[in-house]
Amino acid sequence: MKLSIKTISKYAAATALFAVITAVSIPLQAAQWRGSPGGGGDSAAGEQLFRYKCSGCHTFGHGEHLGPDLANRHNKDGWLRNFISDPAWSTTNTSYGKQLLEKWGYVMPDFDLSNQEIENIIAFLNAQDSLGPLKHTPPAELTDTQFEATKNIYFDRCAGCHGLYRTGATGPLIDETRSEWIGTDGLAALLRYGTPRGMPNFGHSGILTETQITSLASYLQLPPPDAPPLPMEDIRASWNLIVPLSERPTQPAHSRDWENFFGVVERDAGKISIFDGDTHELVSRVDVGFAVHILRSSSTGRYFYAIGRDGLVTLIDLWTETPTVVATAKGCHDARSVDGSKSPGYEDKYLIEGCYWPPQYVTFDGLTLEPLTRADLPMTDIHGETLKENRVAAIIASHTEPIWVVSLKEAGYVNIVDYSQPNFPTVSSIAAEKFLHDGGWDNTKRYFMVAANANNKMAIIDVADRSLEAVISTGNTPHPGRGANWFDPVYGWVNASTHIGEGKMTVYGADPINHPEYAWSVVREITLPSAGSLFVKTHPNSPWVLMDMTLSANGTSHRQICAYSKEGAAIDRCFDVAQNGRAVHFEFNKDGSEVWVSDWATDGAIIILDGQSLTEIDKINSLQTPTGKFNVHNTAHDVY
Ligand code: DHE
Repeated sequence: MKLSIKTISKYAAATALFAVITAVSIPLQAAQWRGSPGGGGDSAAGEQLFRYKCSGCHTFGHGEHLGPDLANRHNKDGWLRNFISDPAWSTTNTSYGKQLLEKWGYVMPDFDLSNQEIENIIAFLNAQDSLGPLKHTPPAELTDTQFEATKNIYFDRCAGCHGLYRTGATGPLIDETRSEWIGTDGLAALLRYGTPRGMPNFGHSGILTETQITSLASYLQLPPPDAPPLPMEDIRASWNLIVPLSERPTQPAHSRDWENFFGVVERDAGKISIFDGDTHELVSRVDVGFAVHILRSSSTGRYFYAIGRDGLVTLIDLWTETPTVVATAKGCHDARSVDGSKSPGYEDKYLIEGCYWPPQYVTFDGLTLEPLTRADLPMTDIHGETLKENRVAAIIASHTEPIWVVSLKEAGYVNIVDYSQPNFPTVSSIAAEKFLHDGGWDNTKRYFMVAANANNKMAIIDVADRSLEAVISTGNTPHPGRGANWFDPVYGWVNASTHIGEGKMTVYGADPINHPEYAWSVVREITLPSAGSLFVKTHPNSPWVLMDMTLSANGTSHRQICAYSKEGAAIDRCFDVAQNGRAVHFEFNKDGSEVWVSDWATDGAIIILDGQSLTEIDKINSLQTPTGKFNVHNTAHDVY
């Protein structure tokens, strides 16, 4: 069966739903139980509830998953009853709760169950003790139509993190064997409620219906279908030159400071809104690819390149009277990254698009998007294993050499593609770490620092020497965006990543010349109020390093950002920014006097903070799902 890919993909990050509800008998230090304990539970109702809500993390008799196997719980009633009733309190205030937190890393979500519901669950667990392992619900049979529809949902919602062939990357492996082990109910519960470490609650948030969840839980237990190639003739056929070079202005046709423009991704609208960074006025709103992911600036900054998850590249000219789409082309069915040529002599000349699917990269003329070459990726990883899927993750252009630095996610190689040579060959393959994802330059732009997020590491590539410089263990699922470079009062130049899987910013030395003793070692670990961070950002003129906690599941931190003082080397404050949705991603203006943050919601906004005081100075409302923001100057020059 073939996949007709109309790929989008929401953030479906990371792994595990955590939960910690087995127990030994530990006396409760303060009564948190909402009602009178004991008796009266309906075991059948408890089983239903267990399958619906708990089975995403817990098995009964099949082993540990994202929380303990409840067949092996030590305490049958008392502690557990209180724990389910108020997991946060029990975790903080009981010694066994603390032990569980230590083991599993998270506090179990509070499902806000009634006393009767808790009694029902306990009655079910006790009854099941004599029956043995709980049998899985068989998967529903899918008709061909249901299979096709579900395949597209998988692409749209799951493939970005778990992979087309479900071998895992940002999210865990969920092939058919693993999925069968999790079981129909467990899969449905995960899809419904998500995980506090980043997987979205697709059901609870209304993105997927119960029918779709049931179909997905079945689909995942079947082998993944194959996906189609995208040959060069189709790529060429997709090319649409809307405004030829001869019809474009030779100098800016407006008086605005286009180098201080901001391109704002309106993800679900498939649009880019371009704002004047001086006046905050909307200058233009243009159509781009489906579930548009990011923007990059050409070397001179004149052009924005947008990349949609459907693989469509859109070239936007900022010199026309209002920014205009001048060309489009599609080199992939599914893509996340694009960059231009930035080496002296090659300014704005070429463009590379890296694919999530098919495993290839495609080059284009930078001014017209005429497709030039297509190259297959090697399908072997750094350990010599054969791959079914090898996705291009972060791509970064060198500012000094005619090369692109291309991260291959599943393979774990960082490839150097030379655009000064005919056919844009890969001239070097540097074995780094598997599951490469996002990253950026160090302060000198010699070292490319890329997260191997499913391996909890940052890989440091010495691009000048074409070698792996170092690997740093940072924490659970690092996700730096392009990272942040600043001068630490003790350690000199440093760089940092926050994490999806734990509330921590890890700072590592990045100054091998002046501070070789700290280079590529963790020098500071800064605790954040929550896990779920996606981006860390600074600007040379800013006293702050800012971080979000977008995927936080603690009920409050997803709206907040935290400001770390470079001088004080500590968190100065964490505060609410988003009102309607989640605070995500930062971008400073050209001189660093303002920082823009997204309120990621259907009725979303950009909140503009003063770069020094961090007080709100403006707000741009009525944006549909604003996510990334890209200032022309900072993006063209890789300022972060
Ligand atoms: Fe991204 C960067 C992949 C989900 C917003 N994201 C990147 C990069 C990759 C990537 C490989 C680095 C590109 C580069 O530098 O060349 N992103 C993925 C995924 O695979 C993932 C996890 C799941 C998916 O299905 O797409 C994913 N990303 C998201 C989101 O959900 C975000 C928050 C909003 C959205 O687009 O839906 C999101 N990603 C971003 C942003 C950047 C990014 C804003 C660039 C950061 C920067 O400052 O440069």
